[in-house]
Amino acid sequence: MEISTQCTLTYGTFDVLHYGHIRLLMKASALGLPVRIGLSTDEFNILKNKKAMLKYEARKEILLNIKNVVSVFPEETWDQKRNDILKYNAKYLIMGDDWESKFDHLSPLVEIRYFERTPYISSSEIREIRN
Ligand code: C2G
Repeated sequence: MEISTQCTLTYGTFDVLHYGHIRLLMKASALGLPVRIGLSTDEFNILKNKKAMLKYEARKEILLNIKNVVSVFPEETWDQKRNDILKYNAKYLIMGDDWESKFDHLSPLVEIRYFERTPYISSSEIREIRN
């Protein structure tokens, strides 16, 4: 599948979507290209040592209803980004700055932007309030 339109890529678990995620996705969207999200599968979350409250399909359904998000695909391994960048013809890779420099090895392929992580909000904190 050859994709000609360039896009902006981002990756994450995006569990219990909150305004920290939304702010990041809005900054991604503001770059002016369609946004594609590599969404951590439930299995990959185990490798990431992350326990998501919502299953992959539920998290995907929410993200697909955000303006300018044109596709959500499984993130299953740490090292699929290189192939994804080529497959989806990505111009930008966007991450919160808690990932600062972690993906710089990909910079020859894609322009990487690390945006400030929104403080004082996280899915785990929201889950704690629920418990
Ligand atoms: N984020 C943010 N502000 C927050 C929480 C999250 O800007 N308060 C950003 C993170 O920096 C990340 C994105 O939102 O860029 C998704 O966050 P998570 O779902 O926590 O993703 P993470 O577990 O960091 O997985 O291969 C990359 C990983 O899959 C990223």
